[in-house]
Order: sequence, then C-alpha cells, then structure tokens
Amino acid sequence: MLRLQFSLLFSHKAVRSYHKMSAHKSRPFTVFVEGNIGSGKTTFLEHFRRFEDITLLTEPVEEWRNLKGWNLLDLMYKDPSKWGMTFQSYVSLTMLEMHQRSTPTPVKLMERSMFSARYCFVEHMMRSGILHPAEFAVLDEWFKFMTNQIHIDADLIVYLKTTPSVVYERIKKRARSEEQCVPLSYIEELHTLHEDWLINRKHAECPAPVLVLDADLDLSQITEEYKKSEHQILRKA
Ligand code: D5M
Repeated sequence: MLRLQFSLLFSHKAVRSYHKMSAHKSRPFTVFVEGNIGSGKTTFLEHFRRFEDITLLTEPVEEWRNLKGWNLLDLMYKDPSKWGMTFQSYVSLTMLEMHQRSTPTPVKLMERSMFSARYCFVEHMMRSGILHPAEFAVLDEWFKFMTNQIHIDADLIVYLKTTPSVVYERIKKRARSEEQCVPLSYIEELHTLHEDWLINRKHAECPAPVLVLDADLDLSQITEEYKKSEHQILRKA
C-alpha cells in the first residue's frame, strides 16, 4: 500500500482514498506546498485563508532570520560553506516542529517540508561541494531517522511549477536583503532538483501524490490556477 502511494503521481481516486484514510485516523489531511524560491507559495497559502476548515503553516523564515539575534539565513547566504550545515540543521528542527504541530482543523496546509529541504536544498549543497561529505552524511542520517522513526503525515503535494527566469525576476523585485547575491544558476539548479524529485522521480521517494500548477502566471491570472486545487485540498472531491 505504502509503495503504491509513493509511485502515484496524481489521481483523483488516489486523493480520495487519502481523504478517507485521514478521516479514519482523525488526523488532518496534510498538504505540502512546494516550489522554487519566488514561486508564490505564500500567495498560494493566502488564497486559502478565506476558508475556515484549514490551518496555514508558513515557512519559518522569521525564525531562521532571528535565532537569539542571529540571522542564520543571512549567514548561510554570505558564507555557505561555513554556515550551510548550521542552517540546514536548524531548518530540520523548525520543519519537524511544523510537521508535528497539531491543528484544530481537518486540513493542514504547510509551506514546504523537511522533504524539500533534504531533496532540493541539502542535495544542492552536497552536489556543489558546499557541504563536506561528512556534514552531508550527518544531515542525511538525521533525515532518515526522522522520516523512518517519526510518522510524517503527507497526503498531497501541490507543486507550484515555474520557469527559473520568471522567478529570478520576482526575487529581484521583492528584494529580500539576504537574497541579493542569488544568481540565476542557483535558481536553475533548484528548479532541476524540484523537477527530479516531484516529476521525474529520479532521486528519492515522494511522500504523496503531486498536483502540478502553473505558477508562472501573473497575479491577475493566478487565482484561477489556484482554484484548480481547491476541491482536492478542501476535500470536496
Ligand atoms: O524561501 C525563503 C528563503 O529561504 C529563500 O531564500 C530560500 C531559503 N531556503 C528555504 N529553505 C531552505 C533550505 N532548506 N536551505 C537553504 N535555503 C533555504 P522562499 O522560497 O522564499 O519561501
């Protein structure tokens, strides 16, 4: 059953069966919103704020920017070889806390997950040599322990698929101070890692069926695209 779930890309039938399973176990139907930097994950979450049966958990960026006064996100961007390991271990902790957080609603919508941290960001740091192989080995052991020993609920992944040049322009426009040094090549590499994880299934397990949305669309058109996911997320399928 579990193997079958991993191998599914997306089908209504599969999602309905997840809903039934969630209801049976009385845990929330859990959705991860995944996508490149600047793909509109926060805007997507905001779209669902109007519905009352849903808990929105935004990525804990502010915690990464202020851990006892330290801006780990900034340290990581400025000197990735020195701070990459520290940053990723704190991302793991804060993501695990989000996965474990209980919610009063039947649906839980999370911005990213410990899976994208591992299969996209840590993977990138390992391949580009930012992480020492020993550092990567420690992070990977933690990841395996967390995913094997602690049950991480995952029922649906919404993948906000983008073109790297489009999100690169958005990142420049939003001008988050830490991201000023981000080159297009980094965005392209992250794009490939998302595609390999969620579409091509090249590297790793995918914990839930994937719904792909076109997140290149601008603000005037994106609402219609977001609406395509409502019936799966709000369990009206
Ligand atoms: O992600 C917020 C910022 O955090 C963006 O600069 C990417 C960065 N980020 C998020 N997760 C990770 C991990 N695991 N490693 C390195 N950098 C990360 P946004 O896409 O804007 O929500």
